[in-house]
Amino acid sequence: MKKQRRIQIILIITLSLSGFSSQLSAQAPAPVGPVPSERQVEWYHREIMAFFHFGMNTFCDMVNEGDGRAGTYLFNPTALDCNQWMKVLKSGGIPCGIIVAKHADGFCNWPSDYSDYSVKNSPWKNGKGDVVREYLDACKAAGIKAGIYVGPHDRHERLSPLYNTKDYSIHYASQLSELMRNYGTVWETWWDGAGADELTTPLYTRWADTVRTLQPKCVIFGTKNSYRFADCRWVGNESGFSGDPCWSTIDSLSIKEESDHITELNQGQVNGNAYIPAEVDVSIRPSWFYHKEEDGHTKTVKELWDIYCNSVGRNSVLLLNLAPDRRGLIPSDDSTNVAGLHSMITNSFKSNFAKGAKITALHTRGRNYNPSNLVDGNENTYFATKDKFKSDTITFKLDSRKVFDCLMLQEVIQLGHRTTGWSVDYSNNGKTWTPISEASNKQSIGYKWIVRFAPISASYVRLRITDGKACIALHSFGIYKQAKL
Ligand code: OTN
Repeated sequence: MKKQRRIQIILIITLSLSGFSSQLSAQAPAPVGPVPSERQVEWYHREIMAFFHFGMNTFCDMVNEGDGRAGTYLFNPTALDCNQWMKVLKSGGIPCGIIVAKHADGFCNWPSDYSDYSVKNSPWKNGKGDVVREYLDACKAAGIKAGIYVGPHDRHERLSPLYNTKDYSIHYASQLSELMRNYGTVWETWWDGAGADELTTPLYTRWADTVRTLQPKCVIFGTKNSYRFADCRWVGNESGFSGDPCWSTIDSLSIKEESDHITELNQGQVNGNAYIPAEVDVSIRPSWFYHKEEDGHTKTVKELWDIYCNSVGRNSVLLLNLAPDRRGLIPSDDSTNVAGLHSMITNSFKSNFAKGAKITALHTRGRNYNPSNLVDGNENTYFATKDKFKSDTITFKLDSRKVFDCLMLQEVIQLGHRTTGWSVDYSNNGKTWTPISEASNKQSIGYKWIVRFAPISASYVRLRITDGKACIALHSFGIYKQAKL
């Protein structure tokens, strides 16, 4: 044996005896199934986004789906202040907001070169105003990520007999380009499926190209014929809840008739071939646009908390609609409740009672993947099992008896959906265990999963991962006491 080779062999033996081999076998788990893009990871971290429905419908009595015939003379906000909108987002801890630049009635909140049906022919600021500009400038000043909704369906343009789908494709692409080119970074755009049935995939192919070229960071909310370009999907309702389970994956190309796929949209598909997670759009008021008649019907903090837990707490992003009034301001009831929701979230999740617990697992991958990573609040660490273990039991011996009524888990989404079955039990002696029924036989985890239940007093908690597609990779586990409503 040559001397060099002998040295090599001695080195390998020494390193394995010193534990180096356990580090080698402790390489990060390989991803499984479809995984999120960088855009989707950024989108998940927003957790809550705001929607701003403001436009011609705001100035028409109880109209939410204008027919495109309302006169431009009607649009005249008396005190529009997008900086006030930003204050509402800040007090709500909301990092991103999407403004409706053009709803299906076709009225443009910006002075488009491609339409006369816009602010430029309204009395507001003598036709010199631009709501989209004011909004994007306010977002920039406040450090809020701006998104732009530009409805693909346009009833005003359709009033023209000369309008056919081919011309409309060019028209919409031109307006989309104006918005994507002239206003700074756009973080999300929305292709509403309402009324858009006849818009075909070739149209979206062209429009997606415009978005991807001009705004590479822009998330596309897609529906119906635009799913193949979508970064996120509709959740199948406008009431604010995701399914249980709710997978980020879905068979995108199988989505044809929307009404036949509401359950798939709501729950996703565990073995879906595309990563298109759910975005939950819901309005803080009964309608999408402001109507005086609905004052007093703003959703309460309790209702918003339920919505949060059933959307963000079910592996989805919440898109909460706010409706500026005819002044151009968010009404005070609405801003108060947005701030109330934020307090509810921060106060409920400020103390993780599993922190400080003695934590054990049966199949830890190695020292970089210890179960203590589950409670360290560090985004860059996680618990993982060895490759061959798709299930494990992680036991938390709490530092004292605790009362809790809520739990939260997070998976490492960059590694794909791994866990497909899990349950949580509690104990007061570490020997006899009682299942938490609301947290039994659960399936998906994903970015975040929250479960609420009646208060439990316990000194041990046990997380059982019972099934998976690959070894476990979990960011966090916590038990909490919900704040008072
Ligand atoms: O009457 N509607 O058009 C309607 C009523 C209730 C719930 C949804 C809709 S339309 C639906 O809107 C979604 C966004 O909220 C998506 O864009 C869907 O594709 C669209 O069909």
